[in-house]
Amino acid sequence: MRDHTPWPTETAARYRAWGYWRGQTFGALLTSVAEAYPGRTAVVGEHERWTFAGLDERAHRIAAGLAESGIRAGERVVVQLPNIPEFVSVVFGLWRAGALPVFALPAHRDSELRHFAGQSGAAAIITTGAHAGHDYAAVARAVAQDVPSVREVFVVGTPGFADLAAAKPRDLPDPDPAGVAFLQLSGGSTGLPKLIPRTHDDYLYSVRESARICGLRPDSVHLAALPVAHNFPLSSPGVLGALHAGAATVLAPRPDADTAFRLIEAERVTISGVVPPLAAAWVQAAARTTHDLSSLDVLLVGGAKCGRELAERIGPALGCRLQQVFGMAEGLVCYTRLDDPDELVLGTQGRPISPDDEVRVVHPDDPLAASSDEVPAGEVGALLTRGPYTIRGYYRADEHNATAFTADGFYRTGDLVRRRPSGHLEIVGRAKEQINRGGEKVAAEEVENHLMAHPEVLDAAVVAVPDEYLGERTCAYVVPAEGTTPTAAQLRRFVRGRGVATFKVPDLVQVVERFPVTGVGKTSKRELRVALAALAKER
Ligand code: OOB
Repeated sequence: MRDHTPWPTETAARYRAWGYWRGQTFGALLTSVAEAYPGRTAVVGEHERWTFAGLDERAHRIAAGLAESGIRAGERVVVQLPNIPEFVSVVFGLWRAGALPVFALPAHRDSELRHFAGQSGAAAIITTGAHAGHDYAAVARAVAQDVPSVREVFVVGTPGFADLAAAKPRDLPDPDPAGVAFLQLSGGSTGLPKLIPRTHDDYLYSVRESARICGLRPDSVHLAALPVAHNFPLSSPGVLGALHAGAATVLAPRPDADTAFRLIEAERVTISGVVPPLAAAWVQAAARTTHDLSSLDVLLVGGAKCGRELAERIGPALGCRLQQVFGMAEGLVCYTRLDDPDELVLGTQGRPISPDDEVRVVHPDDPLAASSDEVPAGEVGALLTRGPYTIRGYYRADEHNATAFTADGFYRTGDLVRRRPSGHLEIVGRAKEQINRGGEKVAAEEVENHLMAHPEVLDAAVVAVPDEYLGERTCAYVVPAEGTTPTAAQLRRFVRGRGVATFKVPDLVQVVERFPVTGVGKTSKRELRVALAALAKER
């Protein structure tokens, strides 16, 4: 089972020759930024404010502390932290120690954490104590008990973590920039989330270009409103793009308009990124806010489709420029450019970062279409991509990789798109079995498996139901076992009780006698969606 599918040697050589991969690690990046801007603010939390020199020193200490605790280069460490400054010092500490962060989201629960630790063979978990009503430390300790590779749990705010953070800095060998830097999580469409191996070289290229495309400068101030472990607030341009530019990141503990607007005013925030439902909430709140939002220059919106109507309201309501972003943890990120005409900014999800991001729009009805199977220009098709920062394979997932990538290394994104002559993409739908719940991705099969574990469930099928606010919500269709009558409330409680992120608990449950089937006898999710639409009309 391969950890990492490398780029073909010749392709890698080209990416280097063209200056995309520069042989720099994240640790080295922080060193150079801290040398250039030692006294500038790097990170602002609720109770503290660190300069680049301060962040640099903290990361050095944590790296040394990790090494002293026996964490070795190449080992994986699950990081589950909310938007607090320690997220940044811990991640850079791990990078300097040569260890690989595995980025769990604060929303993840026992079931997901167990999977990430087990799948990656993690040596440690770094988390927080009780936060927003959930005891992260308790869950991490329970996972550590059951996953044999996990030797340590470090909890921010406890003496164990304080020891780590107080270690005396020492020289550690810089890891290989072409090696895997961390494991990001896929939104997934089958079973449990796959792990995505990203290298220093490839990720730093996307960070550097994202910072440039989004106009970040040392005097920019970035607000991280979404959970920072996610690829969008982390690197598009996110915390890392801001850091690369020598700009400050303000960490919002919550993304609501009240919290965000307070921080925008107090810190003179110039740029932030949000998912469409949050953009809608900010637009609404802006009409009656007393906060001064005049510093805000750019708002990135992405993670899910930003409809034209919402796109048109953002600029006027918030007094800023809209930048649409369409990206994925697997790699490809597209942005509308700040100098694009309105028509493209409002009506597309942007064009790729790199001139060498290869995009193919192929026949949408064949899930295994080859990269040569392109639809005529301007028609809707399935998006395939490969390029200097798009992975060639998931971590330890050979079987899945065989269908998730084409033979010539294109990633099958599962997104249905239309390409404009300018290269801008319009996202028009999805061919993958995934529900995009306002930017939070739910793999239908993962939820179906949880439902099927219930003794009164014979079969389950999870589909998207259109939702005005979130874009989509989840609906679980369930066929009960003979002679049983499980209720929607029971089944939702059951899924929640299996320790999954709350956003995966089905919003709606419909108990039915049998599923409609396709010609070959498979459950027809298309018909289920039609039935759901009819039901919505009746109400
Ligand atoms: C971002 O990354 P993921 O890995 O959580 O999700 C990727 C998927 C895409 O394949 C697409 O289905 C959907 O999310 N998506 C969008 C979108 N941006 C992402 N669908 C429609 N319109 C958009 N603007 O979500 C992500 C990663 C980096 C930057 C931004 C988003």
